[in-house]
Amino acid sequence: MPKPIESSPRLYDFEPQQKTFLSEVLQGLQDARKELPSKYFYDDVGSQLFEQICELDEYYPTRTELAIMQERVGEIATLLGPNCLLIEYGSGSSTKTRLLLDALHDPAGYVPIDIAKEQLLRSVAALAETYPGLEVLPVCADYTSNFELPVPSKPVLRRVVYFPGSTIGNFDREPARHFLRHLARVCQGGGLLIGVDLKKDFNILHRAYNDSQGVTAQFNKHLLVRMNEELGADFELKHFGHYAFYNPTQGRVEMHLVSLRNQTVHLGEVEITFKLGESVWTESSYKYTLAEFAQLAASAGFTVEQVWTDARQLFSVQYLTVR
Ligand code: AVI
Repeated sequence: MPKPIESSPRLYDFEPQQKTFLSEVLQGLQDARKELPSKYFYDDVGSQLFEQICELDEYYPTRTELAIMQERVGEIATLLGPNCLLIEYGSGSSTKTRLLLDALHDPAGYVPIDIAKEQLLRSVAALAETYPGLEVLPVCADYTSNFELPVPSKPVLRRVVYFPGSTIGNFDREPARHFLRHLARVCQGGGLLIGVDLKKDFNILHRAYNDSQGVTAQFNKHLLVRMNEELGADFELKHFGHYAFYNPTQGRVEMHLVSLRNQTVHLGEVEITFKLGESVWTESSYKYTLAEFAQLAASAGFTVEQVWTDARQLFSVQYLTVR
């Protein structure tokens, strides 16, 4: 386990290496079906773009989840009980977490985990001001990798993993099961509070991923910007188009970058050719029915204790416990 960096608050830094970024994108772009891992959206700028998406009128998940949390946070805090250690995967700006922290009964600590270090440090510094008595143990890591969790100084009655935003939707089915199984081990004896986006009218989904201001398109193309800036690639942004659609057979929104002409791009020594109309798959966002998610959760060892939804059944917040 790395030593915390001397800053206030302490940071447990498992920062992903540039080498990993290069090798993963090279592998993805040389596949017969080109793809890029969506986790690479979230550097500092990408995380800020995502925050902008969350504020768009068309992007219903964030405000719907927030409204559910606002309405139910008392109930949720009672379920989680006193002295719980709250561990948040992909904490971002920790906005929804503040609601929880305000309501929790004497939490043992808060462990925010995020891949974007600058944003993590900013949000943790702000949290430290609002909650001076709370032990915050930030971890900078790719949360799909293996890393040790820090242990707070206060006794912990139960560990509760918080995984909001329907980020579970960004995992394909088998990796989702695998990751949930991992979370079940992390919160053994405790629970998982998770945001899960629900199946709905395709048009609502289409608008959410094709916003009128083009922020989602910019977010999508940010992967190209990162490869240019960090890996010395020469992608021309104007020659790639944002393309997102709901695939009803697979129950997911797919996001792609489509090559707008035949072109060759250089990434280090490697030449990558794109045909006109060829796509790079950048993200999937699976949507579930409550029954489908309950089945997935059960196959990972969880029992669904409680489900809260909004009146239109757009989104759900669920509390799962480990059997
Ligand atoms: C983070 N994740 C749940 C978002 C989603 O809706 O799948 C990422 C996103 N991609 C485009 N817009 C938002």
